[in-house]
Amino acid sequence: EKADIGVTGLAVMGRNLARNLARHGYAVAVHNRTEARTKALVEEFGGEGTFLPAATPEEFVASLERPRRVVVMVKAGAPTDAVIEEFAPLLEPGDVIVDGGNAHFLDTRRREAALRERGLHFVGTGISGGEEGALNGPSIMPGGSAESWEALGPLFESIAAKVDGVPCTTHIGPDGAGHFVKMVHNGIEYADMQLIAESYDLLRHAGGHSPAEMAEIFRTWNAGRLDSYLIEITADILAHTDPETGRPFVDVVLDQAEQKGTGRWTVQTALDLGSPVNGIAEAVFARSVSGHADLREAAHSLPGPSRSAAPADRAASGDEAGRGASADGAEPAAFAGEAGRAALAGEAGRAALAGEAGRGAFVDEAERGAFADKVEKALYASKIVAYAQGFDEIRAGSDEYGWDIDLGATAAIWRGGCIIRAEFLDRIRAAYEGDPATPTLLTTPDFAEALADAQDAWREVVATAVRLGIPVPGFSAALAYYDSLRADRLPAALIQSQRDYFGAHTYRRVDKDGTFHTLWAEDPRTEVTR
Ligand code: NBP
Repeated sequence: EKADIGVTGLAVMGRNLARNLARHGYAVAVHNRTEARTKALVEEFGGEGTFLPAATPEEFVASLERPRRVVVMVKAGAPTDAVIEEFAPLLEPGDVIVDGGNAHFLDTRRREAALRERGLHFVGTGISGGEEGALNGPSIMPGGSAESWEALGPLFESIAAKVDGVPCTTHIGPDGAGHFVKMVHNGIEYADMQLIAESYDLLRHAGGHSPAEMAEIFRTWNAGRLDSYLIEITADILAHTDPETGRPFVDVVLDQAEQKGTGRWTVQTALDLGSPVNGIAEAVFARSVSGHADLREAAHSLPGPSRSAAPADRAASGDEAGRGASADGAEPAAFAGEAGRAALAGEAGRAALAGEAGRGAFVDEAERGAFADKVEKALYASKIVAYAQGFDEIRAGSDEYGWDIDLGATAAIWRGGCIIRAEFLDRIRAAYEGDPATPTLLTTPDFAEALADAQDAWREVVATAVRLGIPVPGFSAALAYYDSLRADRLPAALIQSQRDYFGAHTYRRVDKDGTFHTLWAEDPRTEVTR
């Protein structure tokens, strides 16, 4: 018996993808550099379907039905090149190599071009949803030729996540398109997580909610338009108590976020493409800031928003065991000393201080529900911006590399099988269906209406955060982007003037065509055409 497809690289992702294929009735050749993994897979999961274990690349290739379909699931970077070099000489024209790892799309373009020369199809494929997705249905984002999609489409459709019966996979576009889209997906994921984290910070330290109360708030949000996997797990996490200490779980986790690199790539690529993804960039930088223990330690004693000395600050409240253990909402958010509070109360309007009630929150007891609703609006509006920016970057990449990516179809395949899965993506699909050429999602009817409805609350939440010294880089970057796009005039006019002044970089005028330079040093009354 021959195998329908083969998987080489049987760590968590490869093993689960092979099992997913086998469970869907495909005969799967399996191989791994270290043979023990191959044996372990067959021993543990052999009963799930047909596996053809191979000890060597030659044996593996010989067991495959033609045209051969080889899925490579090894560590991205040099290992992927090594494995391709090992297998390519054993394959024949028309065979297909799939790279399901998290490769950089420029590497994928390079590999695709080299293998095309040798008559092989190379399909850089984004596979999302982690190990759970690989096993039970990921979102699959293949690049590569139309011909390779013909060879792979039916398999991918059968193993992908399904939403309303529709598989979460589509042919994204040629060469690196699949890995590009997966990269931006991850960048959006960074932004989504950051925005949720800021919402949490505001609810806790401005709203004075306990983790348990916040779990309920996130559950409520998850029943509405924010319904998504990330909101759902956030509620679960906030409801979780550390078994060892009895404290809210979120309080025992070190507050230094790590990253593997796809968020960073999204921003680096956006810079190269001139695509303004400031919301995503802030999310990447926020993780970076959190991880800089040295900077944070050095700056720890800087005063918060108070004109008086402010010995107690947020970090202190989090570190104090007794306080952290209280799950009843009584945790004081101690940003500033008494004098500072009074000053804040004087100017803070709605963000009045609870003082008397002893809750220590900065929002009045009676206003807490309303404040949470405003945070929901700020979160939703910021989320629209982050996704709009991500889709703009995909469009920019598609234009730059000639991929002709269908943005609505891309949104549709993220509805299931990936970390950002949400009903929200169906709204994006619908928005692009309604106006495929829209320059931005912000102006499509559904989102424009939501932004109009949310913007006052959004501004108020950002203002409250700024007054209280709660960092909200995601919320404020998104709002600044929104205000920049809708502005009549931007101060870029002054920047252009400065550039012309010091570097003769020229400017264009609002009242006539052409490129001009003012003779600043000699005679500023003289403008010359350049
Ligand atoms: P890893 O990224 O940890 O890679 C381990 C696999 O690579 C093993 O099978 C290992 O073989 C093989 N390998 C290495 Br390392 N160097 C090799 C070489 N020179 N020649 C042959 N094989 C080599 O595995 P993973 O976490 O399953 O991820 C696989 C891919 O999927 C990665 O690109 C990852 O970025 C991507 N991805 C991962 C996730 C996730 O949640 N983990 C999600 C989405 C995508 P050995 O057993 O002989 O050491």
